[in-house]
Amino acid sequence: MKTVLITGATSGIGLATAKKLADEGDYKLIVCGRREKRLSKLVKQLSAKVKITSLNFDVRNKQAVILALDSLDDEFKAIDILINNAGNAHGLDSIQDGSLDDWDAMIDINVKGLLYVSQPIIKTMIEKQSGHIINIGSTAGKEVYPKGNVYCASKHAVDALNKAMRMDLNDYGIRVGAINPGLVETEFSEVRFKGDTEKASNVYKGYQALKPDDIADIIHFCISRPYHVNIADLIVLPTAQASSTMLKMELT
Ligand code: NDP
Ligand code: 8X3
Repeated sequence: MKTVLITGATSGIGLATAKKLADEGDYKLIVCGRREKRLSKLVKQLSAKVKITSLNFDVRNKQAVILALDSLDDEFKAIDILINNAGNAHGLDSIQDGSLDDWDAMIDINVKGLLYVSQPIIKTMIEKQSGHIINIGSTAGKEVYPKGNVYCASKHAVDALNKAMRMDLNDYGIRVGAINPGLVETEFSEVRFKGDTEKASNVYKGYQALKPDDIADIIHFCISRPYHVNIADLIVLPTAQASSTMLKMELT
């Protein structure tokens, strides 16, 4: 039975992935996030199906990341699969108008946070000479769109780190791959627009966006391939979306 650590498991893609893997039943789960109540609820909800524990930390806080990982019970310590999912966009502004706090948040969470979580886990994977890392990138990591500036830069960094990890860990039998979704209906836009739910819901109106379950299914597919198969880099779009800026709206 493999042990999977999922960052950002309190909502959206991470939450759907925790539920999917619990339904599959072949995994022990470590679910992570800042919202403690949601984590407790999730552990309660899934514990009838799987061995599950939670870690409550902010990926920006190096010390908290290390303390949280160190606190894991022996039965959860040997992490086989890391799903680097925690992240968000903060704001949608031209470069001249962007908030420095938003820029810090995106770089600190999406890039530095991913690194802080990955390194200690990679060290244990190297000891075991096995492991699998799934980095959740984005189409924003493959192309830039107007006002996407720093979010796109942070996801381009994830794209670079995905390739870099694969190279550096090649000698140790560790698989590394990225899944890069287009528009997925989650709390993502609520966070981007700072709680403006109307603005957020408009992002997903007039076409069929991806659902978190769609990505969770693909994550499960990637991690359940035979050992010699590594899905290295995947772009997943809603059928209505051709690129970050091309979306076919349905006539109403
Ligand atoms: P959600 O906002 O629904 O989920 C984001 C998750 O990240 C939450 O569980 C949140 O948990 C966690 N998180 C955010 N900041 C921190 C932090 N500082 N420390 C720890 N955890 C944090 O969005 P999605 O599910 O859509 O996003 C998941 C990933 O998918 C992100 O990396 C995002 O960039 C990527 N993505 C999303 C797309 C979309 O259209 N939705 C498309 C392409 C990629 P908590 O707040 O409890 O800490
Ligand atoms: C999320 C997709 O297009 O809002 O990464 O950047 S997008």
